[in-house]
Amino acid sequence: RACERDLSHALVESALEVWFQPIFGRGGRVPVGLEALVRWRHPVHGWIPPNEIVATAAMAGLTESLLRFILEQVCTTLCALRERGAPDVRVAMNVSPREMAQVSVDEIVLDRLRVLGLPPSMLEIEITEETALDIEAVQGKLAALSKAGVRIALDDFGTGYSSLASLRQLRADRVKIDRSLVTGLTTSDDKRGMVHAVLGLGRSLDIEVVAEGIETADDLETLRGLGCPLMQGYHLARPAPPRPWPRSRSS
Ligand code: G
Ligand code: G
Ligand code: MN
Ligand code: NA
Repeated sequence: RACERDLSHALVESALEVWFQPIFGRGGRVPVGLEALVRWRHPVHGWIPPNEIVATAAMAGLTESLLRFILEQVCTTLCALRERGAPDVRVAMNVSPREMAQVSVDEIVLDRLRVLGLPPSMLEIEITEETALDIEAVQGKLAALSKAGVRIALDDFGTGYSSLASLRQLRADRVKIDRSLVTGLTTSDDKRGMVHAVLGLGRSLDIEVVAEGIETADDLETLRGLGCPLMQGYHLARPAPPRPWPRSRSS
C-alpha cells in the first residue's frame, strides 16, 4: 500500500500527475471542456486510485499541498487554453467535501486565478454530496467561489444524497449524471426515465447537464435522442496527460 511518506515524495518529485478527460457538446468533435483527474504511478504499487491519493494526503496532513499541486496543473492548462485562443473551454477540478471543509479552497483558488489573470469562469469545481451534513461545511466556500465567477458542478448526480435542495444550496451551474445511470441506459426504461427527468430539471432550472461514463455508441445515441447537451466517457475520449489544444480555426 502507498504510504504517506511516498506521497510527500511524489508531490516533490512530480511522480504525481494530472490528466484531463474531454467533455463534448451534443454533436461535437471539438471538446467544450476538460475534467482534471489526478494520477499517481507508484514505483512499487503501480497506479493508485485517486480516492486513495486523497485519503493518503489527509492522513499525511498533505491535503492542502495536494490541492495546490492539482490547482497548479489546472491553471497551467487554463493559461495554455487562453493563449491558444480557446478561453471558452472550461476546466473542471474535483474537490471532495472533506477537502472543501478542511482547506480554504475558495481563498486559495481565487488567489491563484487573480495572480495569473485567469477569468474565474474558465474554472469549474466538481463536488460530490456524500452526506447531508456536507452542505453546511461547504456552502459558504462554494458561495464565495460562485460569486467570483467560478462554476460549480454537482458530481455523481443521481447517487448518494444528491437532492434538488442541494442544487440551490450548492449553487450548481451544472450537474453530472453519474455513470451508474448511463451504463445500460439503452436497455433500461427506469434509467432512461431518470436521465430524462434530470434533463428536464436542468432545462427548468437553467442548469447544464453532463452525462458521464458513456462507453458505447448506443449510449451516446440514446443520450443524443434524449437531448443531452454535454457528454463524457471512454467512448468519446479517455483521460490523458496534458497535450496542446488544437488552434481555433478563426485565429
Ligand atoms: O479518475 P478516476 O476514475 O480514477 O477517479 C475516481 C474518483 O476519484 C472519482 O470519484 C473522481 O472524482 C475522483 N478524483 C479524481 N481526481 C481527483 C482529484 O484531483 N481530487 C479529488 N478530490 N478527487 C478526484
Ligand atoms: O466521480 P467522477 O465523476 O469524478 O469520476 C470520474 C472518473 O470516471 C474518472 O476517474 C474517469 O477515469 C472515469 N471515467 C471517465 N469516463 C468513464 C467511462 O466511460 N467509463 C468508466 N467506467 N469510467 C470513466
Ligand atoms: Mn468528477
Ligand atoms: Na461522477
